[in-house]
Amino acid sequence: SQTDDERALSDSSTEASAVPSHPLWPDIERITLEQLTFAQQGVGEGWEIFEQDGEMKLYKREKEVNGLVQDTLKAVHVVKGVTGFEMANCFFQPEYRFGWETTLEEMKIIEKVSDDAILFHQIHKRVWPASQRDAVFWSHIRQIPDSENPDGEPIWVVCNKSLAKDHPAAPDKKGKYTRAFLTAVIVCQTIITKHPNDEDELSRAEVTCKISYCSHVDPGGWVPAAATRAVYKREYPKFLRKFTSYVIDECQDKPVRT
Ligand code: 18C
Repeated sequence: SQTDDERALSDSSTEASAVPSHPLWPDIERITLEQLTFAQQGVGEGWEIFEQDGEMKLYKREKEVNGLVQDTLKAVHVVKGVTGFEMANCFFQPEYRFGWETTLEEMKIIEKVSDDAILFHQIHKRVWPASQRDAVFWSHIRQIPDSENPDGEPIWVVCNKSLAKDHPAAPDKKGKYTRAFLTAVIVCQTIITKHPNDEDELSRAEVTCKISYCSHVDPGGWVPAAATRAVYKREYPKFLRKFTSYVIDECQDKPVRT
């Protein structure tokens, strides 16, 4: 059965339904659309593939600032039997997060901006010998028509972005945690292989989800470049495998939701 949040989401139009008066709203709107464009770009010059497993491909673009890793990750995947809405919704809704996010120790909602925008404080697992990281970020989900195929399936996007300033509900506890800064975007689109004249209900065998995920994590503090790269090279593929299999399991006995 749908929760109120999910009902509000699937009923929402392509226009943002959030409270435009929130001070973060202009940033949320602009950065989400920028990140969508970035995720839709191909992987040309500057991108290097570092892992491939069937349809799942992970690329990195290396950058260092004063010896600190500022690499960007881009991943593409194709997952059978789930829809773009189902993928994006599981990535966004807090109740699913501990089911797939293996780097997490604690998660707190610090503010609900609207049905489709939430502020989170997360404490991540410690990687020895570095100090433990925390992060404060907004997360926004929205549906956008596919400009290249307006009659086709819409695009679902979720963007997560660290707050530029401290939030009173999650002050930076320097000494206890090192604050990390992230920008992550997941873009999901359903491909339907059903014949248009077929009046039967859409089945799981007739849907596939195309995913594109980009992430940039500034670990904050000091971490040797090789250690940061070793952690993310292990954690990003782990995340993609775990997240996609979690969504498949979560949805398999439920009606298809587009
Ligand atoms: O996008 C993902 N998840 C979202 C919901 O949680 C959200 C979160 C992003 C991750 C932020 C990471 C902050 C710091 C991480 C600390 C290290 C955790 C590793 C724990 C391992 C047990 O957008 C999916 C995220 C997928 C995983 C991302 C891992 C990124 C690691 C970046 C390197 C950090 C190195 C820090 C310390 C290294 C010490 C040797």
